[in-house]
Amino acid sequence: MDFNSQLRQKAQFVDELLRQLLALQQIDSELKESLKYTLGTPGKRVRSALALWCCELVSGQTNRNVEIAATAIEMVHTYSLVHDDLPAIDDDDLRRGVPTCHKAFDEATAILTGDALLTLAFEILAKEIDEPTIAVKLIAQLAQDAGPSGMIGGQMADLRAEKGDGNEELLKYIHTNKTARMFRCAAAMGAVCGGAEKKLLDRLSEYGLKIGLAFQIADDILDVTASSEQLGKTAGKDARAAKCTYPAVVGIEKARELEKKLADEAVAMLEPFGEKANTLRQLAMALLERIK
Ligand code: GRG
Repeated sequence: MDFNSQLRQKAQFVDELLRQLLALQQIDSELKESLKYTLGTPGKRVRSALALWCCELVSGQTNRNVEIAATAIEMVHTYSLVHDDLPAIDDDDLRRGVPTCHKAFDEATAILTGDALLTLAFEILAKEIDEPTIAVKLIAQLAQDAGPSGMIGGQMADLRAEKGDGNEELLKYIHTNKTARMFRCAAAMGAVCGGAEKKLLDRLSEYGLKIGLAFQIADDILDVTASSEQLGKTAGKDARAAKCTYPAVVGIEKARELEKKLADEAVAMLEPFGEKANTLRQLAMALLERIK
């Protein structure tokens, strides 16, 4: 199967897991509607696919624990998008080709939807992972990468940087924390669920961090080069908001070079896995060619 079909297959699998998990929740019906809406919109599911692939790589198969981990990551990622789109942050009307949560519902519902997604992710990890030591590792990993010393910290620096002059060091800090940490998290959670020994876990974590940074550079480039229709979200916003991005600070050509260098470095991390890691190699290279 070619790489795009493999990713599509994993995305469909994750869509179904999310649907099933949500159906089991006994919660307020309006909240359930908004959760269904935000989780059901067509995301690429790259982070959850990464978790599933890393588990397969180290143990030869997926298992129930990594299915839960993959859905938890997708929930935290989706919460970050819902809150990022709010008027107080990025103020966006379009996400995944449809109206953002606060446009489809209202602002208060969107805030609570994000809160619900974030807490539900930790609830399912605490309740559904069969082995307590694995559950604690996954919870700690997700909290650390999504929390104040990870994604939230990166987002805070990103907001501040809009008003100041960007430089490469600041840019790397923002993009690593805002975006790449969630990729590292996905890879690490998948490896933990597959029972990876420390050396291989570290390799996959580093791989995740590098493709995550490449993914954000690609995102910055697409914001300049692609249309809103193509992206399913408003294009050209970074420049209008004078954001600290790679094209703005180093220019598009250097941004593309950096992206390629990171993808190559990510692939080098996979050396101990041999041919079994070919899907992850293809993922690193596919990020360079992505069009949305
Ligand atoms: C918690 C408010 C808050 C923010 C955290 C992650 C983040 C910071 C904000 C979301 C907006 C954004 C541009 C993040 C950078 C990461 C990124 C490129 C997200 C989009 O990821 P995709 O392309 O989205 O995987 P889909 O829709 O495919 O899931």
